[in-house]
Amino acid sequence: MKQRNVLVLFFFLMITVAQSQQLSDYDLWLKYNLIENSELSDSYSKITNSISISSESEVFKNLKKELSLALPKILNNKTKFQNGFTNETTLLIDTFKNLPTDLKPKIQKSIDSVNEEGFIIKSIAFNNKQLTIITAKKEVGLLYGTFKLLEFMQLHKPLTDIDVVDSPKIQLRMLNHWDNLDRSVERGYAGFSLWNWQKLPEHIDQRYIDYARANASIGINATVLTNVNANALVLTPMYLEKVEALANVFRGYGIKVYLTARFSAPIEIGNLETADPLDSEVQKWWANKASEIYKRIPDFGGFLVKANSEGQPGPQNYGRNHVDGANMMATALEPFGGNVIWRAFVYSEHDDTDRAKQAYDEFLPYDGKFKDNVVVQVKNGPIDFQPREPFHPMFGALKKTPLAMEFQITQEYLGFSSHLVFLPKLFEEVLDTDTYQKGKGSTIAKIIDGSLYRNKITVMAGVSNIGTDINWTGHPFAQANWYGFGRLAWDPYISSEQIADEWLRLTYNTDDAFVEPVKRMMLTSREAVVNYMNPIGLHHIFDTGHHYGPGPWVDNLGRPDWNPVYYHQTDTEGIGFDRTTSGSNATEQYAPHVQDMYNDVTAIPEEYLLWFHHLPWNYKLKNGEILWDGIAIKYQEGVDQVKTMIKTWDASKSYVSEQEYNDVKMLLQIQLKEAQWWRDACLLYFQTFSKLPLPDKVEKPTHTLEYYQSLKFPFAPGIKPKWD
Ligand code: GCV
Repeated sequence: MKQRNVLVLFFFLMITVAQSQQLSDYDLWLKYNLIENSELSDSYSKITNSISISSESEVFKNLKKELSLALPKILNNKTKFQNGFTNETTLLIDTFKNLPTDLKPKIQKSIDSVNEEGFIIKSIAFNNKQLTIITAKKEVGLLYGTFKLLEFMQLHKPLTDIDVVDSPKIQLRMLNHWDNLDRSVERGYAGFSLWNWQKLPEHIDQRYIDYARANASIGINATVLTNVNANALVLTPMYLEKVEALANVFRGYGIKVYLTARFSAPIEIGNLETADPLDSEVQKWWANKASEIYKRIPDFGGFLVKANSEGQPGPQNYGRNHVDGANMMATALEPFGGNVIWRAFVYSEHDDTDRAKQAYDEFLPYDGKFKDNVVVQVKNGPIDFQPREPFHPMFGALKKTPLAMEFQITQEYLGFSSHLVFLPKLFEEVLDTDTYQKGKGSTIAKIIDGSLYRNKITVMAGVSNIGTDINWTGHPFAQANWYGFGRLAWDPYISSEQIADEWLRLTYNTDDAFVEPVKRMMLTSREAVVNYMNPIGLHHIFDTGHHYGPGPWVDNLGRPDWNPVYYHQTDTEGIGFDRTTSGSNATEQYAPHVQDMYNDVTAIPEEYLLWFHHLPWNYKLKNGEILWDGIAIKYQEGVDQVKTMIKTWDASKSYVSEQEYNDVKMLLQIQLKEAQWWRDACLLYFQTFSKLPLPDKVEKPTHTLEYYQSLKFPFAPGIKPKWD
């Protein structure tokens, strides 16, 4: 072969290898790697040798498709499917009501203990042989059970005596896409929106199916397709037809579709002169709109609404309030079983109260006044998805209104998709927090899952980090944040450590020598980002608009509470926002025990110190360091933690493919560079006030403050759209 031909062949070979590795990124945690241990593989093969499936419904078709895809890959052999139960059956998948009559008593107790979406996987002796069954009250439970069985195989868990009885603890496990109709994604760092509105409804991209598979595999059962900064056009027939096509795909995976509803839609697309919620024409318009949507999508979930927040229209434009607005929409959806999810992310330009207090002040008087099909969705903290915030004081304080948790999976304030930050650690910290609102043990998890106040609707929402990037999430490790969100929405009590462990084994490699150190790296990554961005309770010191990189000096924006200087309140005396009784008194919004803890500078956990206290530069921290030194050392610690992450990843090289290794390695280098940038820019700026030298342990900045202040990023991704 001529040398040129050899070169061309080599080139194509390289491209194919790279592509197949990228495609493996596309497979997320559903890689279904071959099991090389023949004993294990044989034992799984015995169980899955002959699978009985009796129905041809969409859900059954999908679970059968998944098994047909997964089993040959995991076990390297063909699976036989049978229609209905026979003597040959080794794995029986069916709803409880359709199980053979003499099998039912063996499962009755377990089935009584699961809810409508729960499932059972059990190995039982039946007709003189061992049979494995997946059963549930509803078909969707069978889908979840099937994914669980496949997960067990991928985790190499024994199945011989399997006995799993599991139900989701939260009813609506929901992704919020901040996707615009032009396919840009607000705060999206993983490409464009998945929804190709131009080609819908005719063209069903394989991505929609794989998105649904991935979500179903972790129990996500609801998706809000559009941005909360909403465009009314999505409610017009042209778009509803497209939404219907997506809903038709998702239904067979147990996923309901929701839309964001722009409050002024009756004016913008309905030709009305007002959107006043007490106007009968407006009410009629929404009732008709609901009926039109349900004709197309009988299982439509409902509306997510951002009203009177950051310029979005709402009932207050007409002198009405949140209850008027939410209940009007809830009345329209009620006949069809739909819900209104009304966001509590509000702060007003006419109110100069501490922004951290405003949502609570605005919503508390309405507790108990919303209709039964309204849920109020609250961000985890009182400001805005910072690397660390104390919990939102609305949790536990509203006792008669179901509250939904809103987490942000996309990393708006956490280094976009360039930084490896394992968010389940943050989610876990929030869920485990005790609000003390109904005595000790009133954790946020118990508020969200409804066990504390017995609310009828329970919701956990996550602002999606998904886009058209081949690996879906930009950073390969950001897949773990999607995965982890789903796992916690199913069960808010599982540990972040368990999630990291599972995800690593499913995604990369099941070898403990790989999993243990990389898991530790993931678990430290959240504290690292806090340290190099916002240590000791600092917050919202991000650069303007895009929130990429540091901007603690910014003081020129239209509203005081958009400026970082508002949040750190630095002066020559000290630093921090006084939210105690001597300051904005935001602490009064918490239960007495928490108030006392946050007000007392010696009792407050130091990670929240500067969130609640303004302290002198020479204030002594618990470890004896003065505050200035403590802040500087934390910034350095964050940088050092990233250096350790790089070392850990380097040591894992032999356990992952070259492409996987290089990809993460390059991203970690960006993270290190940006961690150093954060440290240097913030310390140089704060030093102009503290006038103190950097402690010896802290590396010296490589640029001047003026240099950092001069950096501009007009094309940083995820910025709010212009038309908004
Ligand atoms: C969708 C923050 C973000 C906005 C986002 C808003 C919200 O302000 O920066 O992009 O808007 O939160 O949650 O509504």
